Amino acid sequence: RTMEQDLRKALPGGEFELYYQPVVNLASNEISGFEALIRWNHPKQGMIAPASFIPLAEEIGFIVPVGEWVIRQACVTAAAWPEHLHVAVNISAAQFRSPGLMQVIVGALAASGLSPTRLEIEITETVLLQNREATLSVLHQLRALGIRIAMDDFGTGYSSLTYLQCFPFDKIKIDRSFVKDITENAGSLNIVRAVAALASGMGMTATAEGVETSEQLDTITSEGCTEMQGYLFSRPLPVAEIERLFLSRR
Ligand code: G
Ligand code: G
Ligand code: MN
Ligand code: NA
Repeated sequence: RTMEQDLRKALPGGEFELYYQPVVNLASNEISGFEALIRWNHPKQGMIAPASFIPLAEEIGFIVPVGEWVIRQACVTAAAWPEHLHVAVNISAAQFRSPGLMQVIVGALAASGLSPTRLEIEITETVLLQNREATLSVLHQLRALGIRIAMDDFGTGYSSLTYLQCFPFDKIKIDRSFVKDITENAGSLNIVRAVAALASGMGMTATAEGVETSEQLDTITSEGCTEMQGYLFSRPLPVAEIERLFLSRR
């Protein structure tokens, strides 16, 4: 059978699972929240990473119900966490343009009781390429509810500085490709430095993604990033592991 047929059965079959990766505030050294990352437990092929099925899900329009499930699930899970912790959800371009998005988000917040101020939406530059007016309208509606908006994978797509001025972001997530060789490559170092300064100057926070070594951590800290995410602190983990390792009360 085809991957498409399998994918259509995955949602009713309960085969999707959200993993969560901690986001750490560099000033306080405390976890500020978690990014939700989808996984597909395929009955025959085992765990499938999102890069292998999200593009297909987008193509066949299946990303809308899957994304709806992600938003609902992330809100319910985070509502049980201490109140200072946020949850970040990735929204792909096709999902962002679907007409029901606002209703899905508002409904998920209401059903879970999660405060909108604890929800963060991550979008990539691809979302901003089309339909500027409609995109801006949705972003403003989200922000009016108190939801935060993060620009994900910054620097990899069709980055334009104009986007940072035109769209109301709260956070820039610096793509891990820049963090990867920050200690060896002056170009990457300069980009991280410039993006952190730009974020700060525009009243946004800057998260360095993909931090794997303590040298990278030292560098992104001294260059003015506000948060970090990466294997150095923790890989994305199933919710039970997250709660056991990071949220258990003593
Ligand atoms: O670990 P990682 O393999 O989890 O994620 C790979 C890519 O898949 C990332 O670009 C991430 O943004 C995307 N991704 C992960 N979870 C989701 C999701 O729930 N929805 C969407 N649209 N993309 C996701
Ligand atoms: O949404 P986004 O494209 O930012 O997805 C984050 C991706 O980065 C996920 O695939 C996640 O598993 C991955 N990731 C998170 N931390 C690290 C890291 O330290 N190193 C590497 N190589 N990948 C990471
Ligand atoms: Mn992301
Ligand atoms: Na990213």
